[in-house]
Amino acid sequence: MPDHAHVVHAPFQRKEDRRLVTGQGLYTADRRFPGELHAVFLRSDRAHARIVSIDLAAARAMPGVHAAYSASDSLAAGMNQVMHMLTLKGSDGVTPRIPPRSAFADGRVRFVGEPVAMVVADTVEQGLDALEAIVVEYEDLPHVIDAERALESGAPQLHDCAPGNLSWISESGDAAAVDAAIAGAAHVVELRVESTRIVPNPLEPRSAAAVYDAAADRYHVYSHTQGVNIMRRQIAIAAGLREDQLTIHAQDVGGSFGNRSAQYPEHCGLILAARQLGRPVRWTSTRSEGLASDYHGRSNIIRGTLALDAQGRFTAIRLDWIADMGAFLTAAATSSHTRNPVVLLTGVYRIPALHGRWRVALTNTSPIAAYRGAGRPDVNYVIERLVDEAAARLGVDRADLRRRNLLQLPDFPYKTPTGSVYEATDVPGSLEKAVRLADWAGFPARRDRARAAGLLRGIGMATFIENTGAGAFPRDEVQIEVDRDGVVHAYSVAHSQGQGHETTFAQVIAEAMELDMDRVFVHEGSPDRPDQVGNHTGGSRSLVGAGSVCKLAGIKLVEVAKSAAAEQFETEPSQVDYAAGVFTDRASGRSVTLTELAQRPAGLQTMAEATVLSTFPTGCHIAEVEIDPQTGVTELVSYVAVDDCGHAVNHTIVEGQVHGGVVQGIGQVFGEKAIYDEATGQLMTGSFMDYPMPRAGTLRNITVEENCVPSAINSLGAKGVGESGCTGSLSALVNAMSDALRPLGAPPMDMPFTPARVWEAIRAAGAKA
Ligand code: MCN
Repeated sequence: MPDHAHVVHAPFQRKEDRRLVTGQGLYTADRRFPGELHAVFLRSDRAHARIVSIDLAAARAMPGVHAAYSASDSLAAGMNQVMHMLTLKGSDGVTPRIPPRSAFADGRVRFVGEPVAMVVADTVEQGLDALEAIVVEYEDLPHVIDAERALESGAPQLHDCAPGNLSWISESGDAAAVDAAIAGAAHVVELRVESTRIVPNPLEPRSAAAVYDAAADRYHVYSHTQGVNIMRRQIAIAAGLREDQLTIHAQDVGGSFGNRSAQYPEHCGLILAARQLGRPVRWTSTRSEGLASDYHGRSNIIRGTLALDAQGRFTAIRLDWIADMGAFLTAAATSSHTRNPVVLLTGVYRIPALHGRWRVALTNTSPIAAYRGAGRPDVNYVIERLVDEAAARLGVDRADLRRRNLLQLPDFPYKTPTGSVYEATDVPGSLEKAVRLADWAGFPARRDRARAAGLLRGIGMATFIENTGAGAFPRDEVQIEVDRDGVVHAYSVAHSQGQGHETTFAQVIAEAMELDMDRVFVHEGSPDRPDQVGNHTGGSRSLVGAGSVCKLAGIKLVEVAKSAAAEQFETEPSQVDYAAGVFTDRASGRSVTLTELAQRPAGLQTMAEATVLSTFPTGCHIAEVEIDPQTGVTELVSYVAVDDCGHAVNHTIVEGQVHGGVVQGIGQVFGEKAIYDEATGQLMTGSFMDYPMPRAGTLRNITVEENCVPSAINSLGAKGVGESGCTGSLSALVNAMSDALRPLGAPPMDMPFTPARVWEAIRAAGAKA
């Protein structure tokens, strides 16, 4: 078991907050470049059409316009492919069918919001005027926005390379064993659930700039990112460049939720213009532009079957999963929406037989990228809904049914039937803690009181397990040095978008080096360290990966300094003691400080690295809701989250992470949904007037507690926590809503639980009764 006894628990203020809340942050759109020009994009106003012609001549002649581009320009520049990370072979050896993509729609538009052309002008306003002068002749084609329909025969076809709109298909598990278990089961429950299509909507709108250095034939791309390495690789592939021609600059990132790890066609457009015009070119999205063209998240339709024996033990699970990827594939979504659910197919339960089929569909909608949880909340959603349906069918308490089936601490490490190995965790312990904190036993009395007041009250539970990201690069490196003032600087590739790495990573290093935290600074994605190897922030892996390497780097730096001190004392490093920045020669009692050693001509620096694989955070979340049947309005009365994130480096930040994730779950469950009109393919939720983000008033107390079993796979004993709030909350909240509505005899209802939909469901149930 790693030694993590020394890591600090104090509730620090975050180091970065002073800068961020006093307007000192440097976001992409804050940058200014001498001689800069502004790009604006003409986007498709229809779901599916052939482009008969594009005439840019009038736009090019408008005042202030320097250039206008369309697909013929981007294709001529060699921009015609996208990076894709799924390399696995699917069923019958099928490899993913990856539609080609250029910066601008090539011959056909395939979703509302797709970039068709770009104008570059002195001002944004001149650019917008010129967009109006572009003449595009379209020939409309039939469209399909629903992933189930897209896979049916006769559906409109999006890409020649993907017949039947099927991009990939795979199967896992043992279909025959599942069939046999279902045939012999005492109870079988089935559900069709939909993890709805949502728009991530970070506070900072999408923004980018490109600067071309003709003398060096190099490009500087300024863009928010979750990690410069993965962004550089994606842009290089899409823009037809070598990676070493690109430097990615990013400092502060105003939220991402998975969305800013992906490369976008707009990056390529800006690169093209910067090269041809020899001037910096920049662009910032409007919110409505973002709603239509930022990559969306989730959009999974899942049919699930759970079989139980007469004692209520789970005997088999079967999932039939359709992952809607929109009109094009992004680099990571296919793998995260298919591979994560395979890893987590049994949830936290002992289920001997399982089978899943995954079909990846293409539709006339905005592409899907990883969104906080990326497949994990979705697989948990179907499993936990099935468990609650089973409990209702059997007439047993939902906590009891889980107790009968949960993996117990001695079962770990546990090898799942699909071959994943879960590390030790104590979900039964988390369940008991959550049940206590939420006063599960006292719920019937609260429900009865609510009923007497004419309200519908429900409580819902979810237990869950997640896998943190293994990483796209082979290892995480942290470079570390002491400057001449004795301040420690550490450099990593992982890139915070709000997760507080500047605080927690500094905390880890300060603890390892026995220094005050004010003496440690963490720098992420430094543009002058292009060769540093490391993974981006994603899959809740940053603390487990880069963060645990920070600890190794701190320890190693002390060793390097100890050797330097020993040289000065003319002794062996083993004869030198270290405490709180001071090295002492045991024999002579002489001492030298870290700051003094840093004055040496050679300075003090080193680098640590490690290959860190997945950890398996778990948890149990309980939500309680109250519905006013007269209006359909739901109040979230309480929310309890008990998480095993291994050793928690900073409980305040862990709490913040869980809060944020739960609020995203609240958003998805109670309102957020990107809706395309079936008849026209138009995006109906094109502004915040139609797309309801969760607001402060929605929230009550969220209680966050830990039930930690340290991870054995990294030096901190930490497991990830960045996505747990999302993963637990979808199921806990919907199970609470189902519990409130079940007594009415209403059929199972799916997200979103907007007042209008809830009101209608209550009316329909009443009419039926
Ligand atoms: N932490 C800790 N102790 C632990 C685990 C984590 O103190 N046992 C701290 C970490 O040091 C870090 C934070 O909690 O400061 C989150 O750590 P981790 O779980 O490693 O997750 P990442 O840093 O890799 O963040 C990624 C995760 C993902 S995948 C999405 S999406 C997401 C999220 O985190 N997007 C976010 N949280 C977000 N928070 C904000 N504010 N904005 C986003 O866009």
